[in-house]
Amino acid sequence: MPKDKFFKEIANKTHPNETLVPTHCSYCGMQCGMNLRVDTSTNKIIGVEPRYDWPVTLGKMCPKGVTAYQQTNHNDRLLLPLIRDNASYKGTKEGFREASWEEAYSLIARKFQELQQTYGKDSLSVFSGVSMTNEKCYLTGKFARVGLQTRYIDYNGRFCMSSAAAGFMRTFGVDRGSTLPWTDLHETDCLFIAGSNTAECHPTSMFRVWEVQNRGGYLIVVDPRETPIARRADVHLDLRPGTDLALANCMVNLLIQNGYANKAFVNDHTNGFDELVEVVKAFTPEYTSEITGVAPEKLIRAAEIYGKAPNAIVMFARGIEQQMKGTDNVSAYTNMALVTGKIGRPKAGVATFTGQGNGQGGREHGQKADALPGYRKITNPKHVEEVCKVWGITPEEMPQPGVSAYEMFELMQAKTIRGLYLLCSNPAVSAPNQNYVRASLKGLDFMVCADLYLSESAEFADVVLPTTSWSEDEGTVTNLEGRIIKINKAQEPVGESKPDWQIQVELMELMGRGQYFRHLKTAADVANEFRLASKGGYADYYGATWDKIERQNGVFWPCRSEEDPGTPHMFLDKKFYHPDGKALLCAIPYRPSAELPDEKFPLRLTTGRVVYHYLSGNQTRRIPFLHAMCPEPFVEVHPEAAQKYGIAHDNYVRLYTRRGAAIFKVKITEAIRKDTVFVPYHFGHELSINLLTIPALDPISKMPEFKVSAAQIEKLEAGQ
Ligand SMILES: Nc1nc2c(c(=O)[nH]1)N[C@H]1C(S)=C(S)[C@@H](COP(=O)(O)OP(=O)(O)OC[C@H]3O[C@@H](n4cnc5c(=O)[nH]c(N)nc54)[C@H](O)[C@@H]3O)O[C@H]1N2
Ligand SMILES: Nc1nc2c(c(=O)[nH]1)N[C@H]1C(S)=C(S)[C@@H](COP(=O)(O)OP(=O)(O)OC[C@H]3O[C@@H](n4cnc5c(=O)[nH]c(N)nc54)[C@H](O)[C@@H]3O)O[C@H]1N2
Ligand code: SF4
Ligand SMILES: [Mo]
Repeated sequence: MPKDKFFKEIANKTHPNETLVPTHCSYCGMQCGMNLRVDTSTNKIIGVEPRYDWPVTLGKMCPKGVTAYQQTNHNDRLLLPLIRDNASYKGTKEGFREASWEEAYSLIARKFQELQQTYGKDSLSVFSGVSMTNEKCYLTGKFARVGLQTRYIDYNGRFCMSSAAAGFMRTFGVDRGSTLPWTDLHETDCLFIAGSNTAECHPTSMFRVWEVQNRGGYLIVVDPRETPIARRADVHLDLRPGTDLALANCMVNLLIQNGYANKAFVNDHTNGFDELVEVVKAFTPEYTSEITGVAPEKLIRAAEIYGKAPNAIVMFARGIEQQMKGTDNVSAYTNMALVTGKIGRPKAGVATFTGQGNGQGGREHGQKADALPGYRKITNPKHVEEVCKVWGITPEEMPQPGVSAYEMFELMQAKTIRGLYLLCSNPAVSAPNQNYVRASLKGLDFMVCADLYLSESAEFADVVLPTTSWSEDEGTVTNLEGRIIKINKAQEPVGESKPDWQIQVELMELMGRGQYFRHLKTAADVANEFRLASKGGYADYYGATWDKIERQNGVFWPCRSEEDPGTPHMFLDKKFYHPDGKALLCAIPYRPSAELPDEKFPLRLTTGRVVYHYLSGNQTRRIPFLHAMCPEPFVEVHPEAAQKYGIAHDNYVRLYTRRGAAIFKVKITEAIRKDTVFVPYHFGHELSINLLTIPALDPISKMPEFKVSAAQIEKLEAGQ
């Protein structure tokens, strides 16, 4: 039977006593298509099947996706609100008692109101996340600004997509993570991928990557580690962490020097070429090799491959973005596509691997300290007026811009922020410089945490609210292509858990702001208000009705009207979003990372992920298979470095930086540079690598430098 027909036949075939609910994975930005299997006698989720008919992932899923359904009815789910009366237990799991929603709501309302009466409206803050639907992300912004009337809201995307967003904004005047649909990837001639562990972090992209090579195309990978994708690359540029700016400038210099610049495109559609030429000309292969540690021949070969390819796609992820110059790295790599004109047509362009499930949509609709729905600016009076009309408030009532995620922890220590409503994030694992962040949370007068489970961050809360998982509510998310897709409800919420939007609506009733929220009775009500609020912004979702999303297998934004089918390819008309329609070539001199290796701290520490865990690990550490595959963190060390320290595979060592220390198991591997060590960050308490990371922030995006700090290893003696 032909493969296509076979897949069509097995897709959507139900077993007796089962229904299939088509939806998408709860985790990463790939948003693989899946059917949740629901037992019709109990109405409970019992399993999962891939969706062969989902065009982006064609029936593929990774180990996290195939076990994601085990979250819904997991024993650890919170079923009732928890209240802790004795604050001395803060920072531990102890002291909580179960309570009714009524008691929890009235306590929160009373405490929040007391804080605001004593210290002003801005004494409250909201810290959010983007494992939530667009509707929930939108309402969380409104909850903060109209409901709590505070300026302080920011979210975990600050640690994730903020540099890509700021870089694209500066270069293109618009921030959609990919200029083209993923269904183009395998048809290009060259993939240039920097700082992405694609095979572990976006595994279901890989069949398209391999297809490029199978068709005779090329793969270039820039990473200090020989990751699974780097191993099969035609060229692996194994640079020192933190030196991408030099490498990207060298690529652009070589492209220009060797005649690969597209002069007509540069003239007609970009600004800044002359300044760029001036800055990059210093970046010869030899000079760049000194900075990056990459052999000059490899740099020359990579530029030649990219330059010759008829179509090419420049791609990157957190490896280049989570640096205190992440925004500059994004613009510098994007220069490659603009200088050669390999953008604004099918099979050629630029894409970042968006991290979280709704990492794209969640950054566009008002959870950012300075953004309003539709990616409007809170500092732009016209934008404020447009949103105020939908919200029913006056522009004078709109709070000022707030501060970025890490800066909120600083304001907690300064006692400017006294109360926190935390939802959908676990910063007591995932924020940098944990000793400081945990002290900030502990010092709060009052903290609420909404989560599925008792997370490490919930241990600092006075009240914990049980929320629904992705499978117990409906709405839309926007995947890494910029495609708006539908998440469907497969079972009723467990226990008394409630969707985040409903909690916010109900709480506002008690806080005297019900008039702005009480008309929102279903997720669909929130969706309709949200589409209206985005209308006219450049991330315009107005035309993306649930109906159209189902009919078309998703809708790419911008989608401005009911008739508009959406925008799979950006810039086909060669119009960028700056006022003159031109993209900006950014001339950026090289500068070093915040902390360089020295005698006391001779190693470069970089951090990231493994395929089996997701982010802070609060969800995946509870899944038996994933836990079995990766029960604890480890530090990757090159054999030569290990020899120097006298350490062996599976030894435990103390790894430390200027900010903190932790003990990790050693994994000896040749797949890392001799001067670099790597630790995954999915573990909490004393196993969190973020006890060691540096909170140096990118001046534009405010992204912390998770990817580079200076570290040292101490061998532990037996018994230690
Ligand atoms: N399995 C799994 N998949 C995930 C996630 C997860 O937690 N687990 N999280 C999702 C999310 S939210 C995100 S943001 C993405 C992240 O996806 P990725 O960005 O691909 O993942 P990371 O492991 O953070 O880092 C990627 C690579 O950057 C390299 N790197 C480190 N320093 C540098 C540097 O200075 N320059 C360059 N060029 N490379 C460097 C690391 O060696 C690593 O291989 O993954 C998503 N998918
Ligand atoms: N050292 C180091 N640190 C990093 C990174 C790194 O590469 N290195 N990467 C950074 C990146 S890219 C990211 S994205 C961040 C992510 O860091 P976090 O924001 O901490 O990510 P999660 O673990 O997804 O936290 C989400 C929490 O919300 C809960 N949750 C899930 N769905 C819902 C929902 O619908 N509603 C509510 N209320 N709760 C829900 C989950 O149980 C979980 O506790 O970590 C950053 N930290
Ligand atoms: S690749 Fe991402 S979206 Fe797909 S199954 Fe794995 S975690 Fe889920
Ligand atoms: Mo992320």
